[in-house]
Amino acid sequence: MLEQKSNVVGYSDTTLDLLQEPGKLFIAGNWVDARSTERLAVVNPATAEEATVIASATVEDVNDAVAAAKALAADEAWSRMAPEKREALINRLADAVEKNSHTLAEFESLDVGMPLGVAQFIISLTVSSLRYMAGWPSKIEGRSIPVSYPMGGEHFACTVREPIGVVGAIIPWNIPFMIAIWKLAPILATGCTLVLKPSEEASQSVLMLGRLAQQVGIPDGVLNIVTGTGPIAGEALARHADVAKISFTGSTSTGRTVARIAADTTKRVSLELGGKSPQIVFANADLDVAIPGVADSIFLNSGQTCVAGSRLYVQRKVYDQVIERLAEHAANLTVGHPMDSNTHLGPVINARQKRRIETYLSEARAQGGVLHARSSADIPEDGFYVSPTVVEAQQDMTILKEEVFGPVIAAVPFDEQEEAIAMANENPYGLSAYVYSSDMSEALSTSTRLQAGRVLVNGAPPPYPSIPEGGRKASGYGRDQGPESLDGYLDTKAILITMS
Ligand code: TXE
Repeated sequence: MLEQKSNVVGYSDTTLDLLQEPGKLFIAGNWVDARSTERLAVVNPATAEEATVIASATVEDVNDAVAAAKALAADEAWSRMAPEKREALINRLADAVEKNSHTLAEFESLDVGMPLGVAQFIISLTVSSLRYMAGWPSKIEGRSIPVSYPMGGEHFACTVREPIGVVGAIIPWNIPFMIAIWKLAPILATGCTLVLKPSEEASQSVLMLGRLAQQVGIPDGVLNIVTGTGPIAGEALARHADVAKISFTGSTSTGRTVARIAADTTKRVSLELGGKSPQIVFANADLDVAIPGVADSIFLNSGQTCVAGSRLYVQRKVYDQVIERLAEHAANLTVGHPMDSNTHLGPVINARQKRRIETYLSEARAQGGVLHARSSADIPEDGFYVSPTVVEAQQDMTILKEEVFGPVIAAVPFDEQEEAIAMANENPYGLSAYVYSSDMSEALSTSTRLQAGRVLVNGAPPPYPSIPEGGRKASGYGRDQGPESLDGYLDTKAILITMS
């Protein structure tokens, strides 16, 4: 199926060879066929052509993967492995990811349409996340608790922290490898085991993670990967009685479904869901910093990041200037094939997503919005490309309420700080927020009042391993990255000894 044809020109031989292998599942350290012969097509968004196929796991396949993960979770050689051994294992995985970063980045480009340079940078972030987590196994501690009962007696009380067991992770297509590592790294650090279900839209880099885990000696069964659909493989995982927790990243509606299913077996759930993150630009901001910062936050990965700053609130004094400069910045971004080193924005994931974005834009125009976008002649015809677009809008328009998940930012002017904070918080989501101001007390008083899991001031730097990522309100609960992520995979056990 995969000669070096138009849709994969530029990809390395290693990537092409790996793509040619028939879709398999990774269970208990073996590459196995799914019980169903059905295959899911993997379409290259840059060309709209089929690149390869993946296996579609059945409920029974998921059961096998959970059984493998359960066996390892019960194996004390894994769950109680010496911290220094665990640390060495995670560091070896980091080395392997680093060594294979080019292939991993090519898979992200091919599956998601991510420009290769962006994909390479994101893979380097995952190496940092793994190395950060490698430091944690020796620092997972309980506490001792002073006890003095009124009836007397001598007691000793302490807490110990133990791995929760089998984790099911269901992840989306937008940044698949990074999100997979955000789940796997703390699971390795705590001694849990994992059944990972990547999105049917983007599984290649995640499957490669299985190969790397094998290479570096992660015990068979610690990491299991089941490709397949959400309603079959995803739901089977959420439903399974032997899965202690579901760690989900994806859309709010699917997250709610997963949480409802998981409730039947009293599973823990963490949800990293959609967003509609506000960016507030005060009149005193350094616009040479704010314009590229605002643009990066919305246009990275063609707007397909959960933390995309898709609502822009600009203080009226600089509103016209900001719109003009932002539109000019957007017009200068190259939209093109992800393997072309000049490309800033690749395609969006699929035809459905492109149509969805275009529908939001038509609706915004119909509701009175003013669109700044380049002519369609400047956008490649094949594949699922969308022009980076700035929309002058009003707060009550749909484009300011719903997650578009495309390279589209909707702007509204404001007069006073209070008004900006009120508009920013007037949205069901609460994932991320951005503030631009040269007055630090204004920036801080705004940041503390924004309803978001994180607030970035005067810039939009990438995720950092020790800084927690996650949301509130309809953006979910629980955290990836940072020490907080470990809490999601550990149980606290209290031990009370009566001494006399
Ligand atoms: O997400 P889903 P989709 C938003 C974004 C996008 C929209 C739809 O707006 O346009 O969601 O994307 C699995 N039980 N975000 O359809 O459905 C599915 O197989 C169990 C924002 O890709 O949430 C995949 O592995 N699992 C978000 C994962 O859930 C199910 C990132 C995510 O798919 C399932 C992605 C079910 N019933 C999309 N149905 C962000 N903000 O980061 C699906 N899945």
